[in-house]
Amino acid sequence: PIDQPQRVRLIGAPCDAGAARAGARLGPDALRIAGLADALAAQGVAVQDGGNLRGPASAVHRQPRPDRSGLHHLDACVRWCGLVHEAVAQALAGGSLPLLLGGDHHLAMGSIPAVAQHCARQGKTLRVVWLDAHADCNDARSSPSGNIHGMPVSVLLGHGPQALQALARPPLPATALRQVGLRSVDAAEKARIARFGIEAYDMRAIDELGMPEVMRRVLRDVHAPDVHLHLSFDVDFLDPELAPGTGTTARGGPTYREAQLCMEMLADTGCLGSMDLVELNPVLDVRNQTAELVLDLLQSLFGKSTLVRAAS
Ligand code: EXY
Ligand code: MN
Ligand code: MN
Ligand code: MN
Repeated sequence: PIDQPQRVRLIGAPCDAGAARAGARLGPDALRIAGLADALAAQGVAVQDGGNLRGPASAVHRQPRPDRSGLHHLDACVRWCGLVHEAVAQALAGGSLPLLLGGDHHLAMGSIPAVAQHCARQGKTLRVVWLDAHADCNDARSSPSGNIHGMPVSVLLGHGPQALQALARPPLPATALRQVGLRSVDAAEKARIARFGIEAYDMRAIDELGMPEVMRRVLRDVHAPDVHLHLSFDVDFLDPELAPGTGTTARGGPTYREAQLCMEMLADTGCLGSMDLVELNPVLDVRNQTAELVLDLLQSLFGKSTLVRAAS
């Protein structure tokens, strides 16, 4: 239910310094090649492509990490987050909806704090919906990998590695965040989700309650005009049989229709104000099918529906 054409600004962040393997740096162009701008324009969205940010070059990944305290590619991640923060802040200030094209999920430590600052200035309530197979809730000590894309949720809530804390000002209250789709969670993350009081829906919750009820709960206080909804969409949220083009797949994800319904219900709020689209890795994809699926889902997110629907 949008009366004015929505303005979306695409922000490409070709960076996979936070990921376990290289390739997500190619995500923005894979989405463009699949027809992202046209897919959104078909939904009446005015799309402006700001091109790709230019940040530090990504090294070829080396595993395992150097030592227990090491964070892989820390300096590169911090610099990329700074660039993303600035670009997202600019888009919001210009009245556009920033659509961050990752890149790996650590970039949410650039986008979300920029959104939070914008909301604070506008007197809006921020709600972040985090769609992901993973909790992304490690810190430097608990991380089994040292990969920073496994840490942004801790950092955003004010608990992650010291070296990243400066990115997340102001920290989000845990009540602002809802996670959906979890099925690969480390033991320390599981404890931390409970301790922080993060509202998280794992695949068992989706099985038992159904996606409609999960999303009704997630969106219970997401109403226009005073709420800004930020969607942080990790492509590995999707079942890997549908979406093989991502670096850390986990089987047992949502079906095609569950994912579509999730997008449709997010769209119905009319509150979407910013988004991360991350962890698409075209190197691992088959004929760009994951990018194409993502565009299909984005169309629903931007209001595509099969039939005319009565206002609810
Ligand atoms: N929990 C694992 C780790 O911290 O290394 C795997 C994290 C994968 C994170 C992906 C992007 O969501
Ligand atoms: Mn690496
Ligand atoms: Mn993630
Ligand atoms: Mn993930």
